[in-house]
Amino acid sequence: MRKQELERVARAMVAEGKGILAADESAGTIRKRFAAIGVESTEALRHRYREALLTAPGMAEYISGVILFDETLRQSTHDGQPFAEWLQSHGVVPGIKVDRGTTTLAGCPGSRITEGLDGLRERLYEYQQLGARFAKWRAVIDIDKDVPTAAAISANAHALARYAALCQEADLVPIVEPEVLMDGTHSLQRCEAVTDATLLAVFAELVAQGVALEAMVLKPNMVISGAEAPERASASEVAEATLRCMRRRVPAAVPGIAFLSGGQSPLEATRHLALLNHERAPWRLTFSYGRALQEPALQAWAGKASHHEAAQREFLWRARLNARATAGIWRESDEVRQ
Ligand code: 5MM
Repeated sequence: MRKQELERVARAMVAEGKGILAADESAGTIRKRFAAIGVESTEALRHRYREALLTAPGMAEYISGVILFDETLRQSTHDGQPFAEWLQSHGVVPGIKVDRGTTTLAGCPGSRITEGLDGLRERLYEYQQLGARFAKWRAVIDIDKDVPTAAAISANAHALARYAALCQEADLVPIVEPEVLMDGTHSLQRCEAVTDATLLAVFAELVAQGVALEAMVLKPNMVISGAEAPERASASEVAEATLRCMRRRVPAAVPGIAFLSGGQSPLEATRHLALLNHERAPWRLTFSYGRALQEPALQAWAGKASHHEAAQREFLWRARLNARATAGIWRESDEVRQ
């Protein structure tokens, strides 16, 4: 695939008024999500739930791409069409999570490093053949006393860039996801300082390793107070600090920034995205939410085949609200159901 085609896919992933669904929960994470609604995580139930999301009627109006887990990329709709093919035929770009989770980082107590670089070139080639057009790798940056160290940031940035370079070599657009976690009591200012240092290191590595910035999508956290902070910053402070941080550290060559929700409630994540889109920015600002898009759908589904349409309705409702937020036309009153 030529670089131009990669750039076209990257732009399609951040198309105006649309965002990305993160449905790439690994085995452990989906088990946790299902346990929260009292459902056992079996392959049949995971397939049924994910099929409800991916085939929700009209979802392509709001969703530009879907990040799948390995298992889902190998599955098909109930009438036998591979999910990747089904998505493509509906104008939605299929993507794949390719990292293999995190482990403790030697020499940096309290910090983690993402694994999965060994053998990645071969896996990416296979994912391309299976129909994926983009990939995703999540680096996790914890905040605590004396954490993260410069070494932890540097190791994660280096791995992200190695992954991104391999993706472009394999004709896949990399979603580069450095997530500064919301867990903890830290202030918005501390989150901003860590996010700033992380993005600075990530873009230095991406450039050093020859990654084409025009053919990638950034998936960062918003700059936000820790979930257990005694005083949490307001929505307008979150939007202001997030934009300031992105403007300082994200080159304008990047076509779009698709934020993760990171534990924000569905409403908070939509409200913040809407405020971010009140100002002009050099890149498209959109969403790549997992929990904030799926929580209401999961609750409505509750593992019951008879709740299939209810789950789809809930998913489409949140997708539409986030699509309005990314287009800058969401209003608080949109949240009220008629
Ligand atoms: C941070 O998690 C990503 C975005 O989801 P949220 O909007 O809920 O924060 C998400 O894509 C995540 O990377 C996947 O769910 C995979 O997570 P695990 O922990 O299974 O690797």
